[in-house]
Amino acid sequence: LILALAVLLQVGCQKQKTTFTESDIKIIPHPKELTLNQGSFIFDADTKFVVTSDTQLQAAQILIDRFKTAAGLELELTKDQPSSNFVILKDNSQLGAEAYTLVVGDDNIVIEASDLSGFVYGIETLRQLLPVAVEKNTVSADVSWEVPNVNIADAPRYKWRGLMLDVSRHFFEKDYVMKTIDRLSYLKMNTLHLHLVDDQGWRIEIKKYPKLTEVGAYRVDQEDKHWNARPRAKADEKGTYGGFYTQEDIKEIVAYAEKRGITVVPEIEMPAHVSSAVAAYPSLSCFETPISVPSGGLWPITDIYCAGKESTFEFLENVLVEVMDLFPSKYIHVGGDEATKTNWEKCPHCQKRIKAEGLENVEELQSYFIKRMERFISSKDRILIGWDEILEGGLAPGATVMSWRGVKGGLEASEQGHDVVMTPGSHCYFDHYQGPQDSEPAAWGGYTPLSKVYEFDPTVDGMSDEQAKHVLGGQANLWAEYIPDTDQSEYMIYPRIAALSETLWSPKEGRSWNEFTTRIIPMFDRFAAMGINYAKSVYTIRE
Ligand code: TNX
Repeated sequence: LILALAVLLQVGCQKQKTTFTESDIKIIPHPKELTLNQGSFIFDADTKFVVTSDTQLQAAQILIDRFKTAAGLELELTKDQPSSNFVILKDNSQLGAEAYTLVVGDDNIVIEASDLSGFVYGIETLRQLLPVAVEKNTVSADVSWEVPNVNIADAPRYKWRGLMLDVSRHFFEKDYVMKTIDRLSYLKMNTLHLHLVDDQGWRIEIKKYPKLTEVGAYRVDQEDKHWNARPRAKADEKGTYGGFYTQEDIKEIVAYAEKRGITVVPEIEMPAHVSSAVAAYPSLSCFETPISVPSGGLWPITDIYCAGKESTFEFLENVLVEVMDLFPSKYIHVGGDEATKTNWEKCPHCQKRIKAEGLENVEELQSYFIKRMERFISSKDRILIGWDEILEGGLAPGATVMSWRGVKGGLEASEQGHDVVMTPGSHCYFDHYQGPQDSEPAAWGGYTPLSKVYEFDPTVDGMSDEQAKHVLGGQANLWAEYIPDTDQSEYMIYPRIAALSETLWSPKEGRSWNEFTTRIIPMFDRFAAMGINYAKSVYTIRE
């Protein structure tokens, strides 16, 4: 009788399992190889995570935190493998950078990788196999935390999978940057490029030059002709708008990103887009005329750094030393775009420099400027990256090019044997409209719906194999003239970033827009559960 009772009890307790089909699996970006097997694994209060290194622990922690918040389960970590009901993370040196395997079986789950990113991505894939409720910040009862049995072997197509946040035109607090890091990692993106300097604000504390943030991080918010349709940012009672990251903030951001496999690439613009710096230290410009930090889009802005005075280079090197101390990134972005050089034409220091260096014109003077910075940056074992204007007048020997005016700059630079990151306005500018202008919030211009982003391919038709090898990957840029707050920032980033992530991670073969729509729509529920203000426009899908 006791035996019969025991058997009954066991059967009664056995959890009801679902029969999954292929269409239940909706991972973005789509894994390289995936097979669905029969059966499933169900997480419960007794499921353990088996880890034997700090790296594995860091990755496991992401899901353990989710289970605590969304399921109310405090899952245990252990070093010793139990007989069943566990997720084990194992080192596998055979796997390449960022690659992982994930095998879900009836009573255990095995994730293998050779580095932190691989483990993080294995965990994030597992998270996407779990019910949507796992994304919520409140506990859901009555959810079966079940995942289908699968065999996944995954690895990225490109090694640079980025998003640029312009934190100058509008400032975004540290917390939002960290949230963005979580979400990038969720989609297997690995680079966050911070555009820390522009005319409208200097956003990073530099100890040696305190006025950069005392003066350069704040502006008087005013109406202006150029950005006339732009939503106004919230200014304080005195009409001042601004903010900046302290060096402590930056350290926190970088450490947070590192744990999730994200590299934070700092951009310190030069020689143009620097009114904020010139407002703080007028001697950085050719004619040293005092200016204030502009609130909008005066154009063209002629107050750029003087390329003639030695003191400019001394200043920039000092700034970069502090920046390189804070950011371990191999790449240091120096901008280089849109320099209106009318002052250089008239400036005696610049003209003297042109003569002394045997240069032909101001284009070559900009090339001289960037080459000098490149020598400095490479002497510190870092790599200079800049917008495609750095090609003009001759590219610095070790420079990497970020191609934004289409893919032309990327083609030219890769032809010259330089590495490139493709960020063409046509597909990668998230400040563009994603639906018809009359049904969307005011944006910079352009038209880049989700489907257009999904067509993106950083490797351009007709590139030679040699050129293609120089394509590191791609990146979306969110310029923030028209992005006054985090709600609008989220609206412009999601869901387009999911389309971008798939173009940069998943193999090109076998991908289709129609099939992608069957996965992106359910992803909206995950974005909603995460509290993201994603764009819900029907045009997102229809176009
Ligand atoms: C051009 S892209 C710029 C930015 C603007 C953007 C607006 C680039 C390197 N420079 O300064 O914000 O257009 O789309």
